[in-house]
Amino acid sequence: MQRFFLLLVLLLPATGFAQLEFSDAWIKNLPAAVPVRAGYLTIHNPRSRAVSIVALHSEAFASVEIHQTRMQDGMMRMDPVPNMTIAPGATVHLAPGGLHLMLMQPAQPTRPGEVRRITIEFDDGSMQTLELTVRK
Ligand SMILES: [Cu+2]
Repeated sequence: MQRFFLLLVLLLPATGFAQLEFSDAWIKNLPAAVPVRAGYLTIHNPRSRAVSIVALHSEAFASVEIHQTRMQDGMMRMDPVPNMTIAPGATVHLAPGGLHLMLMQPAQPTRPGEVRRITIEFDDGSMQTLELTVRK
């Protein structure tokens, strides 16, 4: 049993333990001429301490940011969220009209059914890969 556990530890990626649980991760498809995409997902923090997202990287996009949509004077505006903290046990929804991933300048046109990968960097220096599926 102890040996099995040791093997598991050795097999874990060098970047550290996966910290957050991602579900329902998707990208809204848009025509190739549109230079941005929005990504949505549900994030759950099962750990006993808060986790902050400090950076997002992807080979599939020139840059990735977390944005918050808000209405101001009847206009839709988006504010960057440079550090998003997820409290212990909390669940955060990135959904149309609210928080979202802003995916800038896709390296390839997107098509429904395709997958794009994003690397998420946390305040403790660890990283986690997120996979999003392109939907209509
Ligand atoms: Cu945005």
